[in-house]
Amino acid sequence: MNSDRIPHKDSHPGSKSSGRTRQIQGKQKAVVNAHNEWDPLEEIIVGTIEGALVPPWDVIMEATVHKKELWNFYKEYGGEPWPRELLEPAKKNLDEFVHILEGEGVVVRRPTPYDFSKSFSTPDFKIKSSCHPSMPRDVLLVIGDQIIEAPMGWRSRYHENHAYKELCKEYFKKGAKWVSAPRPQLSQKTYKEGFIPPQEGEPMRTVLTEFEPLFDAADVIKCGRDIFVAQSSCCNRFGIRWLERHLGDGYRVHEVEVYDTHPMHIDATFYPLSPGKLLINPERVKNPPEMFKKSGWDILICPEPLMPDSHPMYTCSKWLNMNLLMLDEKRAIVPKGEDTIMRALKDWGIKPIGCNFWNFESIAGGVHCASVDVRRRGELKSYFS
Ligand code: ABU
Repeated sequence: MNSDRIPHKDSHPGSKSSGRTRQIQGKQKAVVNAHNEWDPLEEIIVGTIEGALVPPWDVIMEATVHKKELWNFYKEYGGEPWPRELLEPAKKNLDEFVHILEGEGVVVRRPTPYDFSKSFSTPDFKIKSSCHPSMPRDVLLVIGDQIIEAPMGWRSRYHENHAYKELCKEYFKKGAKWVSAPRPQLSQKTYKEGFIPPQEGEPMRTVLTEFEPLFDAADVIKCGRDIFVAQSSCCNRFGIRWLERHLGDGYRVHEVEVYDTHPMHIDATFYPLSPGKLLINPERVKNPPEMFKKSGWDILICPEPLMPDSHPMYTCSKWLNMNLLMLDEKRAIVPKGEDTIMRALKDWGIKPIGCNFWNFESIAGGVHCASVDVRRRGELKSYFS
């Protein structure tokens, strides 16, 4: 959106680095520094499954949970702990993920334990409980040296940021910028009354009104000075505008056109993997932004997921096969069992590192969802001519 009015980075006074950043770089490395998905990864926050609860039913879930047959499950069990037979294998997956990251020399940080079981209310809504601090990618948007707490649309996730406050305070004390986007009201005016999710083939629509700015951090993906965002049932135009104005002239914020009947987040849909390589979900992205082709990027079509239909998936779709995590330009952590994307990655010059993750995916998300990169070794650049 508005890409034409934002100066090209090379003509922009901030195109190298601001005085403040230079000063930090001169003395010590910035503790928070992430400009894209592929610079060498140094520090990351990985969520936890400890104490994870089934999300309590709420209006937004009709618009984001693909499988209608699960709605009654959420209505009945929302707010209760996930059954142990789902939690334990999910925890094993997460432990393996952390083990791989640490083995690669990445510093892994974890959220602070927080009691998500309490019901709470605001003047605008009441909810039975929160859910979990399993997916920091949705909560914290790291862009450059700043951490933005996202204005999330799920009422049950209203306090999820509390699990990351200690980390944010620490990063702030060490020099990071830390800001919370406007706290949403999540009142009845936030959601379209009587919303019915579209059927496959019908024009895309989302449950959100434009009453207030909303986005989850995972509705946004970084590619240096160019930031890509897709509207979803957690992200409205007002949220995209807020982000654009907040980031200011040093960035170009682009809205990506996607199609999804239950849209939630961009990271199983549209993923710039490394300079010149854009991975897209063929069901959801029909018209990748022209700027990629113009600048000679390869558009890589994600192969169909291999996860069997019998595998339980409570919130996300099987397209988590593309929800991978880049360790650097040439290596990606990928869910084991997804051999077709692994082969494709090899053909594209990226070494896949398999991690058992399908059990975590059952009740939460993929390796990208389960983490948020805090520091990658690299600088702010433009990747488009
Ligand atoms: N970040 C979660 C992606 C959800 C999905 O596309 O299934």
